[in-house]
Amino acid sequence: MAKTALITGVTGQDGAYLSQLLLQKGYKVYGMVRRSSHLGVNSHRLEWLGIANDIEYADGNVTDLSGLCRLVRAIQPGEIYNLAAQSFVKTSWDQPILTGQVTGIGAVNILEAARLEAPEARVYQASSSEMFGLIQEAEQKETTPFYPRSPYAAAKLYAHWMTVNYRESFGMYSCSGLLFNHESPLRGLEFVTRKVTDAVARIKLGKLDRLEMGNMDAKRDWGHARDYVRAMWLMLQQDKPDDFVIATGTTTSVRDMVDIAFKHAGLNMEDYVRINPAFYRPAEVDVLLGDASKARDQLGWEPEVAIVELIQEMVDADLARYSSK
Ligand code: NDP
Ligand code: GDR
Repeated sequence: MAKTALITGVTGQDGAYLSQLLLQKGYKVYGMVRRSSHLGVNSHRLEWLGIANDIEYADGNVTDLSGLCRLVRAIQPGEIYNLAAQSFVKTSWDQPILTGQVTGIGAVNILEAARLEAPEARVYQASSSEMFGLIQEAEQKETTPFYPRSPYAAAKLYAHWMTVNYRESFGMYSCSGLLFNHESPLRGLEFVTRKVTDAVARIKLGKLDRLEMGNMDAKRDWGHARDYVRAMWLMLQQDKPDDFVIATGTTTSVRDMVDIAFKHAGLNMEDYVRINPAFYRPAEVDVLLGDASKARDQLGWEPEVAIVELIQEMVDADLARYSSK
C-alpha cells in the first residue's frame, strides 16, 4: 500500500518541493491549507512544479487543535511534516503573539494531534538555524547552545524542545531538522535572496531602477530547498528518531550574494543598490555557518547545489518569469 504523508505548509516553498519528492516516491500526499476568501488553493508553487493536481487538499490551521485531530484521525498519515509557520523573521517583531501561536504552539498542536489520533505517525518539525542566533561556536552543530534573537527564533526553539520532549516523554517518532537557510526560484519575495534576484531581473529588463537593502554584512549558510527537503524525508526513514543540522558548510555575506546576482545578469551592483535602514532588524543574527557532518554520516545526506549555482538559477528563473509577461 502507498505510504501516506500529511504536509502542513504545503503551499510554501518547502511544502512544494517536499510534495514533489514524496509524489516521486509514490506517496499519497495530503496537503493542509488555510481557508481564505479567494477561490481555491494558493497553489502557484505547486503549479510551477506541475504537481498541483496530484495532491489531496484538506482544510486546516495549525492553531486549531480540534480540526487537526479530526484531520489526523481521518487520514491516519504514516508521516507528518510540520512546515507551517509565520516564517519571516522581520515580521515576528511586529506580530510576536501570532508568531508564537502559529510557529510555536502550532507545532505542539501537531504533536498533540499525532499523539492522540495517530501515535505511530512519524513527525518532522521544521526547526531553524535562527535558534542559534547570537553565535556561541564558530560552526553550529546539534550540540551548539541556542541563543534566539527574534520572536520567531524563540517560538521555533519552544517547538524544537517540545518535539524532543514528546519523543522522550511518549516514545513518539518525532524529529527536529535544524535547517539553515535554503532558497530556490520558489522562495517568498520578502526573503533576501529572492528579493535580490527578482530585483536584478526587473532591473535587467528595464522595469526597476534601484534596489534598497538592509544589513549587507550579515552572513548566511545558503543551500537549495530541493536538497533540504530530501534531508527531511531521510530523517523520517531511520530506525530511531533524532535531530540533525542541515547546512552546506559555507557562509556568504549578503553583499557577496548580491554581487553574484548582479554579475550573473551582467550588471554592476554599485550602480543600483542603496541602503535603507528600514530593512534593518531590532536584533540581528550576524553570521551562521552549519556543520552537517552528523547528517552526512548517519543519513548519507550531502547538498548538491552551492551558493553561486543557486543564485544563478534564481536569477535565470526570475528573468524568464518577467520576460514572458
Ligand atoms: P514559507 O513561508 O514559504 O511557507 C509557510 C507555509 O506555512 C505556507 O504554506 C503558509 O500557508 C503556511 N501557514 C502559515 N500559517 C499557517 C497556519 N496558521 N496554519 C496552517 N498553515 C500556515 O516557508 P518555507 O517553505 O520557506 O519554510 C517551511 C518551514 O521551514 C517553516 O516552518 C520555516 O519557518 C522553516 N524553516 C525554513 C527555512 C528556510 O530557509 N526556508 C530554514 C529553517 C526553517 P499560506 O500559503 O496560506 O500562507
Ligand atoms: P532569515 O532570512 O532572517 O535568515 O530567515 P532573510 O532572507 O529574511 O534574511 C537573511 C539576512 O539578510 C539580511 N538582509 C535582508 N533581509 C531581507 N529579508 N530583506 C532585506 O532587504 C535585507 N537586507 C539585508 C537580514 O538582515 C538577514 O541577516 C530565513 C527564514 O526562511 C526563516 O524562516 C528560517 O528559519 C531562516 O532563514 C533559517
